[in-house]
Amino acid sequence: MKSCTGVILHILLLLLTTVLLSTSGNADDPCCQFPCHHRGVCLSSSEDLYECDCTRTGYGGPTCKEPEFLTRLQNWLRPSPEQLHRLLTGLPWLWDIVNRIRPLRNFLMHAVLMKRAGLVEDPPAYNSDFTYKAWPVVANKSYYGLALPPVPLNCPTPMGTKGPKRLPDASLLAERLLLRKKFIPNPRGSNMLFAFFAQHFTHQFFHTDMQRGPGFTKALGHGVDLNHIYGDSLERQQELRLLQHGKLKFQMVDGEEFPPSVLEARVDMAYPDGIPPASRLAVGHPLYGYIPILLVWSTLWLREHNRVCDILRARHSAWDDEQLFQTARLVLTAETLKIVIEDYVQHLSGYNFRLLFDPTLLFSEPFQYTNRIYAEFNHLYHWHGLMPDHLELPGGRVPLTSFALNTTVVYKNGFRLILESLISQRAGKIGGGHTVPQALLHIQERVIEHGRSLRLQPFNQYRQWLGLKQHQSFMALTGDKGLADELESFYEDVDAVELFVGLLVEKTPGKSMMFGETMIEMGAPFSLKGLMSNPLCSPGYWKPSTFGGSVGFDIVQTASLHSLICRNLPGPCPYVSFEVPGFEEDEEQSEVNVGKEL
Ligand code: ACD
Repeated sequence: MKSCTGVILHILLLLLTTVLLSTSGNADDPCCQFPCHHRGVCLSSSEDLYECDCTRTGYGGPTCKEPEFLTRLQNWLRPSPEQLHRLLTGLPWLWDIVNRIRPLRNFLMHAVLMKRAGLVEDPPAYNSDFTYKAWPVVANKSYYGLALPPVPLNCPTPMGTKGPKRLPDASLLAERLLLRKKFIPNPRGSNMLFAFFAQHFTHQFFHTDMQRGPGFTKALGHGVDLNHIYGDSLERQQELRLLQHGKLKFQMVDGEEFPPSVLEARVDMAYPDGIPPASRLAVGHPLYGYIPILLVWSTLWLREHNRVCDILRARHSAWDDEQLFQTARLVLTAETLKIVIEDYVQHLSGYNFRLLFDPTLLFSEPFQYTNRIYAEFNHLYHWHGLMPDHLELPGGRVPLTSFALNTTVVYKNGFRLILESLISQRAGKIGGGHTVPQALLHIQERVIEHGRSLRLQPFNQYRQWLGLKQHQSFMALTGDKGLADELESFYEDVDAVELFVGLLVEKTPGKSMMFGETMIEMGAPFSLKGLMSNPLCSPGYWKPSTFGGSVGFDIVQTASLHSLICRNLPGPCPYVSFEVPGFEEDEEQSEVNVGKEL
């Protein structure tokens, strides 16, 4: 009898513990299911209670699913992203006309900017430590922003409620889904000048503070401030400056200007072992020594800075070194914005509509001139598929595995010849799966792991955040049976696919796109908001006096990839483009051939 009571007591105790545990902190968070639609905010209050805040989403109801009248109308009238993309990348004859009518071009560019920039919240809503609104998210700029709150901690699976209980090994994913089997030429005809421009330019605002973790940045300017040219501290900047006529220090080699060595500008530069100090060039970003080809871009911008100083000094003979330096920096910053929109984004968009950099288009709008770089933007911008297996340089072919070349490569074989080789070598494709060279695969693995430590929401949740339809199957996501099967074997459910993996394996729309729809729809808002919210684009700054009067404003307004290179290269101007020479004709020719074969 005594032992029977003991057993009953024991069972009761067990039951009580189970109930207590299930109602304690270990219970599933109802927000794990991502129940709130259309950017509604999920707020959980207990294990089965949550509310969706639908304020200003245009939707209502318990899960923000019911469109308000105006939203319904807009949804009915608005073309889908696919339709818009087809329109913008097709009908060249129509765009030829539109591009020539400036008021029409202004109107369309204004629409593009408003649609894209409006998607990015500033200040951001979350960061890697705060999954709810909190003052440090607003005030502490050493965090990247986060667009969607991280997956709650108490969820049945790492991706919420879907997919496996343990995510697949990142190195296995990278090997099976991302690893390049065969080099795929970039379908837009992008060249290596484009690839290195991307890398050189973006490292000014993607500078993760690895000691603190993937949610933190060292680039506190959160945008285009040219710290990769001028250094990210006053001490570094002072060392790089000549302190005469506003110029940056330089050295002359065979009559051409190059960055100084670290013997002349004593700044920390990370270089592979064995490179003597005299061959270590000193530039704004300390890591560019590891990829000396980036110094081609550093050299061009250095020449441009010193050239602009000469022009400003000729006009303003009374200006001291400081004013010349500061004004030239603003001129180069604005030139960068223009080149990035009109040459770089233009190229990657594949649009026949000609994008326009004109800050005045936003002057009648309540536009904010501040920006925050988001962890998701940093995440998506790992475009290692651009890298070929080897680089063709005038001195010979260099395999990607021995990329940390001696700096002398920048000028040893003639700067012009190096530029010409970069322009004529085709880069690789970024998206569509199996595009990453073996030598860089470990970086992609790390990105997947960072996504996990940031607990980024699944790919399909980001599609919903962007107003895109969620992919209903692995096949719909990849458009390729082999990839779809592999993906399914890893994730079980299409709603569990991780953001970075989804971005890199998504099918590419049309034959001339280098990545999928989500990369475009997610990259464009972060980019256009980041560029147009630069303080130089604000009504107070966007005027000739900011840039040293009409002479400087003129340099800004006529800036282009072509002018940047041709004004800073002695001798005749070569073919300059982000596209390999003859690309369009080659494409037309291959279409004719395919037509014949069919
Ligand atoms: C549009 C314009 C076309 C957008 C096309 C593709 C965008 C895809 C990725 C964007 C990546 C980079 C853009 C470049 C610069 C980033 C600048 C950030 C500044 C903080 O349809 O809207």
